[in-house]
Amino acid sequence: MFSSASNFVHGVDKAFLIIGGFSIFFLVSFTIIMIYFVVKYNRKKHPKATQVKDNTWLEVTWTTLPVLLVIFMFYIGWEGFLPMRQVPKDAMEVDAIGKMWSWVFEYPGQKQADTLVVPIDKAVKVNLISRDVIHGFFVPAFRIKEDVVPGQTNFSWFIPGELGEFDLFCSAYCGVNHSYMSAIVKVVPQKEFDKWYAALPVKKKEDDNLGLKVIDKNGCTACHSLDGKSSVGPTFKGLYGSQREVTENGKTKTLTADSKYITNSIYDPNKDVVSGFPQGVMKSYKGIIKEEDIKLVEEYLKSLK
Ligand code: HEC
Ligand SMILES: [Cu+2]
Repeated sequence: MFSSASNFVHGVDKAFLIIGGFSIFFLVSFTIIMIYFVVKYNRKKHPKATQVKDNTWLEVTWTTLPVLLVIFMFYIGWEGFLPMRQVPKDAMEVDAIGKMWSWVFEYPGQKQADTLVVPIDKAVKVNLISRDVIHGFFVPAFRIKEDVVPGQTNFSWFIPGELGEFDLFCSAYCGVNHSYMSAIVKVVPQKEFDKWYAALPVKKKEDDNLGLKVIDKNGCTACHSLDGKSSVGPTFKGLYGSQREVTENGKTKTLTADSKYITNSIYDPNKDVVSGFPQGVMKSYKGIIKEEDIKLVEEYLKSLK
């Protein structure tokens, strides 16, 4: 509890202990007083109720004391929170991009990684970006948790103080595979970080692919994987140019997955149904995806060898 995996551990734990301590103190003492009063003012001992008139001192005390206590607890929380919003100027910046259901970390120079590797004792500012829904950037060991909201850039920052690997979770329920949306924060010595960073490959071109954007925007990946795994529908990997066995009105035939085939599959998906997959699951995207966007999708599919 008193480790310092980050510079925020002390402030957050202090607030937690003080507020938790007060809560337990009052829970226990009020319960004891209550039980004591139940016994002491029992009806059997005092069969006749008496009216008690006001007591100024008592009333002033029970108003002032809680107010001071609450202000004190607010102050402790504020003191722990404020530094979290004040990033040192020399902090290294990393973009943490959350999307259903994974994290990607983008370092300066368009380099991407799926583990957040950081040098020890150096301030790191994490820009929080969401590609789809609200996610939560949560590193329990560092005592930081921040919403990742689409359409706005939020941030978090920390100075790691301990070498090792720490869990990073998504703290907002963001869909079916929310629980898989975790990553690792790896704190390493500066030298090791420099070596790791130098070896990190520059971001792949596909990430800026316009065809992939169309696919993302229309939610095709809910049913089609890009990596070869079979899902609700066939995978997109290796599709373009391959031979497809399809069924039309009970008759099986083989078609080449060319430009025409892709367009038909998107505009009229339930005509030639791919063998082994259900009919009627994919809806037609006629009037939803423009023809020039289908061309972009095709270009992207060609690159998915
Ligand atoms: C609700 C699930 C679902 C969604 C969403 C969906 N598809 Fe499909 N898709 C299927 C299924 C199931 C099949 C196989 C049966 C068939 O051919 O209709 C299929 C077939 C295909 C095929 C033919 C694949 C092959 O292996 O021959 C293409 C191309 C395709 N879809 C493209 C898309 C595109 C592009 C989108 C997004 C705009 C999309 N699909 C969205 C379920 C879906
Ligand atoms: Cu999430």
